[in-house]
Amino acid sequence: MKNIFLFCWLFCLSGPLMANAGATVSHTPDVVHFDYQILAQRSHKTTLFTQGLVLDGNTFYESSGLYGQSMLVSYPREESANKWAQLTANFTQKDKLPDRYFAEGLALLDDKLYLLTWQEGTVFVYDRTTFAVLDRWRYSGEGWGLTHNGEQLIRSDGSEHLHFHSPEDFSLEKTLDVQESGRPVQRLNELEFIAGYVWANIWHENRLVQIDPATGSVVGSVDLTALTAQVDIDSSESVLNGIAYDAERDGMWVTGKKWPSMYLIKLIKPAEESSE
Ligand SMILES: [Ca+2]
Repeated sequence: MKNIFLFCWLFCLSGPLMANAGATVSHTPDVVHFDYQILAQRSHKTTLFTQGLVLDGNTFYESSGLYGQSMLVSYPREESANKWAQLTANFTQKDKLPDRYFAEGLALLDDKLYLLTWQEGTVFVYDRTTFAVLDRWRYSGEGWGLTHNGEQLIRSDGSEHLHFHSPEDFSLEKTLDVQESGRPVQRLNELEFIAGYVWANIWHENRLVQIDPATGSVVGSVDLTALTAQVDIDSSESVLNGIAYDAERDGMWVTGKKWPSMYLIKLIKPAEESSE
């Protein structure tokens, strides 16, 4: 809900779209190809096969996948002002899922954590503080990424579809087809709702896409190939995945599966570069 009020992001990221809003003809707006600046880097536990990433205040919430290893954890962003929490620090909270569940996307809404599972058709609802399981509901299809727009939970399933669910019982309310310049964008994975747009990882790609949740159109993207290239990884499955908006620092944290680092990046519109 807070994200709606992130004026800077709204201004910075939607400027070109607002310019198009007054157009009298309906057409696919051009995709804005953002550049980025790395504002900070901190450690990330390589035991985490990142599926969902959320930041609220000074607390990261992260879900980690794989059968027999799936877990939900929380940990501080900083241990003191401007000092990143150490890699060796214990998790603040940890809940290991039963072995038959493969944890996927994660969203925090109204003090509840919603955790998807990959092919088990179950969404778990946790108390954000105690990690007590408050509810568990069934849904059809696969669970990949999860975020929310303040009113609905938004789920990806590895296809080009985004599914909008009620937070009351996870009933399906709407499905949206995501396309970029008229072509479906498949393998949508981790999600983050920022200033009115859904940002998404694409499985096995090094770019993030910005999706207009009203139309399904990709209106922006950022290529993180250079950032990914500097990460020391040892598996082809250690792909870029995980987006968490940092309201305090006005940037987005990104990481990947079993990555040793997470990065705070700020997006820059191409036209802004000359004035930076
Ligand atoms: Ca996220």
